[in-house]
Amino acid sequence: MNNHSETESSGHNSVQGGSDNIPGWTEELELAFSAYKGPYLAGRVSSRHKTVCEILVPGAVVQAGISGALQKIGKQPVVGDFVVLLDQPETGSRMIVNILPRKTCLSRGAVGDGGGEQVIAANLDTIFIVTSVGKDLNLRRLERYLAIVYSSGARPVILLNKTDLEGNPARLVEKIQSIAGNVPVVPLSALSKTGLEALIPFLNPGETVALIGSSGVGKSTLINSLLGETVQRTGGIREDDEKGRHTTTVRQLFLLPNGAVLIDNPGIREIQLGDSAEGLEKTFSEIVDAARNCKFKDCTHRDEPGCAVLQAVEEGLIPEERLASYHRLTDELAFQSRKSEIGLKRLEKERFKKIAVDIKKYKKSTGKL
Ligand SMILES: Nc1nc2c(ncn2[C@@H]2O[C@H](COP(=O)(O)OP(=O)(O)OP(=O)(O)O)[C@@H](O)[C@H]2O)c(=O)[nH]1
Ligand SMILES: [Mg+2]
Ligand SMILES: [Zn+2]
Repeated sequence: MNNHSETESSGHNSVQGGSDNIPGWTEELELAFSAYKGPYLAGRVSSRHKTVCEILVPGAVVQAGISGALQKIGKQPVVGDFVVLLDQPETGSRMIVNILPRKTCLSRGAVGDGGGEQVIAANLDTIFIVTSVGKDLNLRRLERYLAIVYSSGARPVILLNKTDLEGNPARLVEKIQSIAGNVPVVPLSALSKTGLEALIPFLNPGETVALIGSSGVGKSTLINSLLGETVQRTGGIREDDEKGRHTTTVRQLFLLPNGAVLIDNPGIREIQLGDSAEGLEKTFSEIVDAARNCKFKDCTHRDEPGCAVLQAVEEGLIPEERLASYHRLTDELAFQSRKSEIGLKRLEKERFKKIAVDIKKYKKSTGKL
């Protein structure tokens, strides 16, 4: 079922039933929302545009703006957020006045200066990391995705799509599994609808699943196949490099008939680690395990004597590329946190400069200078 076919933005008598009709609603949310007395309504953001959000409220989809106060304190509602709406039937407007506590939160290091984080989506139970047979398949990129997903708090599942184009998908699954630890790796074909039944355990009523991955791997095709109707446009693939054409441009939430929620995302061009230190540890758990036996507590596993990780590599227990990837990603993380620290310091400096100027002005005005 596509909620957007029922978009309804003016009628105020359309809201039916309690908040527990909102997909993914929980008792914790009920408790948080109970603090709001008066003309308030709870809802869930199903898509976000520049200034307006589409919101699932019980029995309808409505549009709402974002309150100035919320914007002022830098709180941005994202797809998947549970929000509090101020309902004003007299003016016919609805406004998001608060965001209820997020259970999980997928973010990436922002592109550009400052190293700030950008929240992509909220309240996800599971994230399908979608890749496809052919040129998109890249173990190093999958490791990066895993780190980000782990640090979001959601459960990662890797989907290997387009198996109809591959003679020996089992070989590829094995390859992916070698870097995925306990994370399930599911081979399927979204287009020919094979292997989809393996996803059922992750699509439970009230649970939210987001699909991420490069452009063209088949995220929207899979959404269409799971919903059994064409709700999303899908795009072709460039022949030379097999890259997609960024067909999906808006992040959007869809409802499965059983009450599970799916979120389709635009293809990710480049994903930065953000604040994923914990995610890295989980992604490279075999390295973290081995490191317990390193001679030095602060061993960097590069050239120290008594390094248990290097020894495990030497013995063939840990692949060399795995350690190299771990080094690359931890270096990147260190670089990013330094960068954001520098950004913070600069902010602090500017703040103090301003305070100093203000004091000077004050002293001048009171004649103490
Ligand atoms: N052979 C084959 N082609 C597929 C499969 N799934 C998707 N495709 C094709 O791959 C192309 C891209 O599919 P999309 O679903 O648009 O990919 P996407 O991941 O949503 O891409 P963006 O929206 O750009 O991020 C389309 O031509 C699909 O028909 C599959 O299982 N097998
Ligand atoms: Mg798409
Ligand atoms: Zn070591």
